[in-house]
Amino acid sequence: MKDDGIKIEQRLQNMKNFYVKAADLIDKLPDAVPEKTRVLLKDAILGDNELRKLIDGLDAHRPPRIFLIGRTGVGKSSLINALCGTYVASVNDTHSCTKSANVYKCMDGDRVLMEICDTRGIAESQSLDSTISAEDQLINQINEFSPDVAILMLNCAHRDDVDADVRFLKTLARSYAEINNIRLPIVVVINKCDEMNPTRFKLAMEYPQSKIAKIEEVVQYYKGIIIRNGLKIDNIIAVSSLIDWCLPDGTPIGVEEIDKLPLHDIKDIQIGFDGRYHIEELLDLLEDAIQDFEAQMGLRMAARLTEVVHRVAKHLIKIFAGIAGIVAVTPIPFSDIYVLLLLQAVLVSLIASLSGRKISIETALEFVISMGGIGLAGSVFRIIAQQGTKLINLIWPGAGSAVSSGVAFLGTSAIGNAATAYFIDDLGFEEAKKKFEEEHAKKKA
Ligand SMILES: Nc1nc2c(ncn2[C@@H]2O[C@H](COP(=O)(O)OP(=O)(O)OP(=O)(O)O)[C@@H](O)[C@H]2O)c(=O)[nH]1
Ligand SMILES: [Mg+2]
Repeated sequence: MKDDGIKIEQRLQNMKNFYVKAADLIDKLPDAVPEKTRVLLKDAILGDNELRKLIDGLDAHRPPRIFLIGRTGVGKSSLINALCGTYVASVNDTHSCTKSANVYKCMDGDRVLMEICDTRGIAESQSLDSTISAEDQLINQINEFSPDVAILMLNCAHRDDVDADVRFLKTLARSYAEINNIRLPIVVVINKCDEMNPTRFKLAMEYPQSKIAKIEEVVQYYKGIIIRNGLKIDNIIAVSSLIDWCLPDGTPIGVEEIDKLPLHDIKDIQIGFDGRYHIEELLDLLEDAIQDFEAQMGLRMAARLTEVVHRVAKHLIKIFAGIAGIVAVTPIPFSDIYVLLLLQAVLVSLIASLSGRKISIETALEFVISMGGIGLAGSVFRIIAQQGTKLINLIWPGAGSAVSSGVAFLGTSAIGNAATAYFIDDLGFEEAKKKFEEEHAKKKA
């Protein structure tokens, strides 16, 4: 599931239509599925609160507004890319541009990911006219922008200006609170911690203990300055925003060159080297600091869409596996195997739709059956109806002629996870099948 702009939009659209699709799929199931099972299925999916919350969140989100403050070159633009995991084009919002603050929208295709107000430290700011100080100008700016969260960015390796920046932010935060009657959430980000000694370790998982200890020392040192100055913050974290970019063919490309590309080419830029450190943790802190639910969801959509999709898929699997377990112990006039396979097909079809794909229930059924190593051509439905009991032993070896509740539960979650691997993680069919078989072997053991 590559995070390109068009697919994201499509995926979001599909996910928003999720309930319509789910209800429709269930209504259109062959008559062999008893009414009782349909009702069970519908109630379980449509009435599930957690699922509802996840799906509603997809609908109710807006780009979070982030007030970024930090000196030139500290890595503000890099941090935005690191958070989004893509090279985000920035589109200037010319109305609000001043010399001391620059408001722009981070775009992914046509989608606004975040709105950023990018300001320098007070020492670097200059007033445009003499009647208003640079400081007052920034205070006006932040009030007008009304951020969900402010990030103060400091450099891990250069400690010189920290005092001044902290004092400046304190002034800003105080007047923000006075005017708006709410506290400004602040997260302090100490960037470029990959540059701490030994500098040659750039991969997060290879950081030696000595490097981590040095980074922690800086965090403590900066914390001291913040406390001494009486600045109230939500959290502080050391990160690295280091990413080297490349063209689709693997040729490295610098940010200056990327910025010269037309917007639709920027979309194709890929990560060449990923030296990010603690960015996931920072996202957690930002989510905690942002109070507005829609902005919180917006941050998730911008940075963690794949994670959100996984969460929905996982939850679906849980619901379906539970129902499969119930179906298996409910005597059904037709073949319970047939019903189970259909249940799994609905699950597969819904998971596919989360990835932005539309697949029919027949195709989903073929996916389920081929997980068991059976290639079926023609009318899958008919064949299953005729061969149900024989098929079952191929899909879940040793199930016998009846499927126990446990087998139905485990088999359904294994199918769901295989579908997640195939449709959402874009692993090949063989890989997905291997996962399915491994999970089965593990659970049987
Ligand atoms: N090693 C390393 N380099 C970084 C990191 N973050 C940013 N850089 C580099 O630092 C330089 C400045 O980064 P920018 O993101 O442009 O900094 P900025 O704060 O947006 O700068 P202005 O827009 O001028 O205010 C670039 O060469 C980045 O590649 C990091 O975490 N580690
Ligand atoms: Mg910048």
